[in-house]
Amino acid sequence: MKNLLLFALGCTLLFSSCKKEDDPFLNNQAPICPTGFTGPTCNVELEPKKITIQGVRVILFRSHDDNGWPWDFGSDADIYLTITGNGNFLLETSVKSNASSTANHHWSCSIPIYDPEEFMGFTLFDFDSGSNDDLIGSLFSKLYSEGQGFPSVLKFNNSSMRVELDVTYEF
Ligand SMILES: [Ca+2]
Ligand SMILES: [Ca+2]
Repeated sequence: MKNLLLFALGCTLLFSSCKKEDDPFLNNQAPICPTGFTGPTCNVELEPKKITIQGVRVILFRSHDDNGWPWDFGSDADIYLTITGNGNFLLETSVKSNASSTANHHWSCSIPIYDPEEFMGFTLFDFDSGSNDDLIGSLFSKLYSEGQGFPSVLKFNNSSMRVELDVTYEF
């Protein structure tokens, strides 16, 4: 009988301790939210304190200028990208020679952005050794807007080009 009572008590303790772990609201414990979220139901987005651009990819750009001419005669464009934040120059990439307009061109970088709503500019050029570089296109966008969550790849595009950024967030 004594053994049976101990067994029953053991089961009760086991059961209640399991229940405690299952219920995040017991004892007023705050729930453990995914990174970047807070609140009693984890539905409140935190604003990132820092966004770092770790890489840039141009995955498509227009192959001809406004007059229908290719960027270079006899070869593909020699592309490089400049990045600005709130109009301030941040980075100029290396040149990728004879780059296909439909291939994936990637540059690694490490650009810390401390204002998540900073207005970023991406401008793509064709490098020309004998004359002024050709402007292929520009696009402008904020990196972060409340409600978009925290995707690790940001995608931007307009009629001139399509750009992807690899980013990380700190809170
Ligand atoms: Ca050219
Ligand atoms: Ca070329």
